[in-house]
Amino acid sequence: MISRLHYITQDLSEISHQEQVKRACEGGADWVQLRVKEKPVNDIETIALEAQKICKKFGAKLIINDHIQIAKSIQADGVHIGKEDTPPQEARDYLGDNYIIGCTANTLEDVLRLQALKIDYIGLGPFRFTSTKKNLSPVIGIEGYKVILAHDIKLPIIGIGGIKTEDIPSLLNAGLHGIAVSSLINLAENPSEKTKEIISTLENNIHA
Ligand code: TZP
Ligand code: MG
Repeated sequence: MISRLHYITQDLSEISHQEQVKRACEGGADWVQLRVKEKPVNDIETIALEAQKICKKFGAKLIINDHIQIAKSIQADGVHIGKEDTPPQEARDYLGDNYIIGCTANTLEDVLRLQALKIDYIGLGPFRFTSTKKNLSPVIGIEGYKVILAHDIKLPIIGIGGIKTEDIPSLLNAGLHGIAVSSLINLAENPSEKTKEIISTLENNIHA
C-alpha cells in the first residue's frame, strides 16, 4: 500500500536529515523520502544508513531520492526519481521487482507516459509555488489536478509542492491518493505534532 503521507527531508543548516526523519516518525510518518541535494554521494550513503535505522525502528518505509545505487546498496524500500534522473525502466531493471519506484510528473503528458511503465506511484506537482525545490515547474493548482485526475489513471497519484494542511480535503476530493510534504513538517514549530495533525486530516478526508 502506498502511504497517504509521503514525508520528505530537506537540506537545512540547523537540523540534520537524520533528526528530521526521527521527528516525523515520532509523529507517525510511515513513509520517508530522503532528499539530500547538497552533499557528496558518500555522505548521502552514510546519512541514508542512519535514516534507515530510524525508519526500521519506527516501521517506516525509506525511499531514496535520486540515488538508485545507494538504495540498492543499503537495501532501502525504494527510490523516487525525477525526469532528469535514471529512466524508470532502467531503474526497474537495476533494482528488480522488490523495490518501490516513484516518479515525478509535472503534466498530464508526463502522467500518461509514466503510467505505462513498471512503477508504483507518481508524484505530481507542484501544486503551488514552493522554495523547497529549485527549478520549479509551472504550478498545477487545484483546477489543474482536477483536469489531470479526470483521466483514467491506474497508478496512485501523490500531490506535491507547497501543500498545507487545509489543502488536504480539496486535494483528496480532486482524486489524489495522498500528499508529499517537506517544509510543512520541517519548518513547523512542533514537527511531530504537525505530522500527527496531517495524518489525522488525511484519515478524516479519505472518503470525502
Ligand atoms: N518536487 C516538487 S515540489 C517539491 C519537490 C521535491 C518540494 C516540496 O516541498 P514543500 O516544502 O512541501 O513545498
Ligand atoms: Mg531527482
